[in-house]
Amino acid sequence: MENTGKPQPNNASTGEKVDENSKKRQLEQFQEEPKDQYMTTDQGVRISHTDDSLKAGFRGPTLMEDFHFREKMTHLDHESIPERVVHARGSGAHGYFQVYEPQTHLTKAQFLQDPSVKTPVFVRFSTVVGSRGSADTVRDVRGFATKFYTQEGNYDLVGNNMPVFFIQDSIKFPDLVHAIKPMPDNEMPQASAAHDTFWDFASLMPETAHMLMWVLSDRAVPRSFRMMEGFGVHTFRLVNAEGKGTFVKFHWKPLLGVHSLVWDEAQKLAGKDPDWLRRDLWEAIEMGDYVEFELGIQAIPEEDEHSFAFDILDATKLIPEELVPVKRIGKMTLNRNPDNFFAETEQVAFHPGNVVPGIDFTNDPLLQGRLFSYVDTQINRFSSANFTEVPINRPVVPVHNQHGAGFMRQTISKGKVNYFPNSLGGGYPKMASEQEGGYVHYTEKVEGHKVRERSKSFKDYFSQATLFWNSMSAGEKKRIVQALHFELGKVDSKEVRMRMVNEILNNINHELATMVAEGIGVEAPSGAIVSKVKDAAGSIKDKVAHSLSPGKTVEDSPSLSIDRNNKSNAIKSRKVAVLVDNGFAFKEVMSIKQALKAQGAQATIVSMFKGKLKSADGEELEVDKSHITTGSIMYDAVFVPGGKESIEKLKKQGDALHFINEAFKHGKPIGAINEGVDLLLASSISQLVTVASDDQQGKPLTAKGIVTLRNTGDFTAFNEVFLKAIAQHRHIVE
Ligand code: HDE
Repeated sequence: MENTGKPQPNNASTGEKVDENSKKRQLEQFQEEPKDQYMTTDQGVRISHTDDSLKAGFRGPTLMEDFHFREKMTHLDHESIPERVVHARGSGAHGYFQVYEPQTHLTKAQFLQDPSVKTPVFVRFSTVVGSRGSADTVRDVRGFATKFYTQEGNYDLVGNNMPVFFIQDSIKFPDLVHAIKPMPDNEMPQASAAHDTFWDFASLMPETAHMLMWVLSDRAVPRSFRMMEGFGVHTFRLVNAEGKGTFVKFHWKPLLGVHSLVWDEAQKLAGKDPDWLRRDLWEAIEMGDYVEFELGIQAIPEEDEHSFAFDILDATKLIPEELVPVKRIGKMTLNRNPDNFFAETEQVAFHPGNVVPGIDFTNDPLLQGRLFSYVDTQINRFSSANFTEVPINRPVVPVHNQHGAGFMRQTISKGKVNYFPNSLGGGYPKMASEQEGGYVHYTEKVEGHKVRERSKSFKDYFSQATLFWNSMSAGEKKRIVQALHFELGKVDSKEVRMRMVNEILNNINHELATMVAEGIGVEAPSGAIVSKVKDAAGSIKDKVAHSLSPGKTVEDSPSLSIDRNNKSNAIKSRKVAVLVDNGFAFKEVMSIKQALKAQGAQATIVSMFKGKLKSADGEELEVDKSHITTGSIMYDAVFVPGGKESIEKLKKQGDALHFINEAFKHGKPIGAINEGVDLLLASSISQLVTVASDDQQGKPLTAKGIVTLRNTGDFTAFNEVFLKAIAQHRHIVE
């Protein structure tokens, strides 16, 4: 489409093939930039003065006829729109998706066929509970919604960073949202589940058990939107050109691996930088560290629908990757920040019901309810069904229909005919056959009585919560218990705390319930809940009270654990703080800077004040951040170069010592060279620092993530060991 600089209606058939930049070109048609331009009213009249209202006399009353004042104020008065009822706080990015190989055997969806096609995408990551202005690093689920602008129309994969959900039937969603949002009387707490109403609800709803484990785990405090998995959650259906259906679970796998914050760090970041995740995403893209996720699928033949020990239509269950491996079928690259937050990130409207031919729904009752909710809530947000015409929401292919009216309709539909069938309009717009790309719903056979009942196959509430717990590393288990001590520790009602321990946690794992009880002032349950159940082979054995039906399952799933399975040792885009003051060793700073840069990581010079520092040899260095504006929580590792004068100064600075102590507490690697080691010895971690003796000259020493080097000017070996320690990310001393 030629960029005329003017808005183009989206009903003009372009005949253009969709490529990586199709959406960008479309958005450009709606952009304006004031460079070299006059300020005007909305009517295009040039404005001569915008600092004083029109008054009768210098000290007189303002006049109603001041159209510029009225217009300016009216716009401000109407600038806000309702925030999303959930997922209000989000951050968006543009990019493209490319499939690795044709998926013809599974689906006819065109964007999953040709590896040379780059389909434009817009992704919005979000927290769920907090309002638009809340903090990023709270314990919460993260939304991961992707809009694919395909050549067959928009496809939205509206997922989360956890593969299951709290509830099984969407009719419980309003209850869940009310319980987890701030309390209705005092609107506390903000963006947190740590309060009586949420845990009251959870303790009475055993189906929440599995999701609770995810929310209490490290997954709920991601280090970065770029370092978390995404999941479609529901079982969807792919349909190929022959009409054959295959069940599918969608996954996003981050190429940087999965990494999390620790809780103390997350809480402090919420104060020091509430925009932590938003900033991280924005800066990474600005610096050219494009964000990459592989799209994975678990394909389940229809014949296998009932072969599992759980119901695949139950959204509180996942299909363990050890049972059905995830096949990576393509890659998404996010490479462009939005131009305007409101126009793009705020106005984007996702809907799980936006599908293209070859992708279809299943009868998962949670999914079915979502199909109603999204457009309904969007009409509340936009006051009109015409939000689909907002630039970010428009498909990149032509749109023709007979909707035609309503608030803010943009397209000027020509002619007299706005009904179908018609002869006066030549029968247009016409229907498309399946071969012409017409969407045909999957012809699933459905019959049954109208019932308001949960399927018996949904009544297994605990087996996968237990699987999750069993699959965690020792450190992850410990952090889940600590999370429960925090969350339930904030619950005033002892009855709710007791119910959580006895009715939920003890059903998941007795040891877990006992450890939690200890920290929240309730009595530990006297024993595990045991019942007799049949295992997959049909033999009777003792099991924690799960209604396991015979079928495929696993006892251990390493893929659920971040520690055991999902980390990456890439240090690309990691941030390292370099602590210095006047008199620092210049070469040591330069050496680490280069080593980090070579692997795509960054060094930030941190000192007491901003401005220029002088090294021991008189070289100048610009400080990037002062202690007042930053903290160890904003870095992945710390480096202290030598320089006698610099270290003597740092030893007297509480901020510098706190930086070291706090970084260590959060398991971050700490490197120090020559006199730099003395700063570590002056901090609270001195006991753990191994100091080189004279015969160990030139050898870096490392223990618990602390890497030191003394008596040498050769830094290569040090850099290697320190960068390896950074690649391990955390060195938490349990
Ligand atoms: Fe949503 N959800 N949801 N949800 N959801 C919304 O739609 C809803 C669920 C998800 O960045 C709302 O436009 C119901 C699961 C994301 O704009 C609303 C149920 C999953 C986003 C809504 C669920 C999600 C939303 C609020 C239970 C993961 C943000 C604003 C049946 C698979 C999208 C809006 C964005 C947003 C309803 C459960 C993901 C109210 C009824 C499960 C990522 O319509």
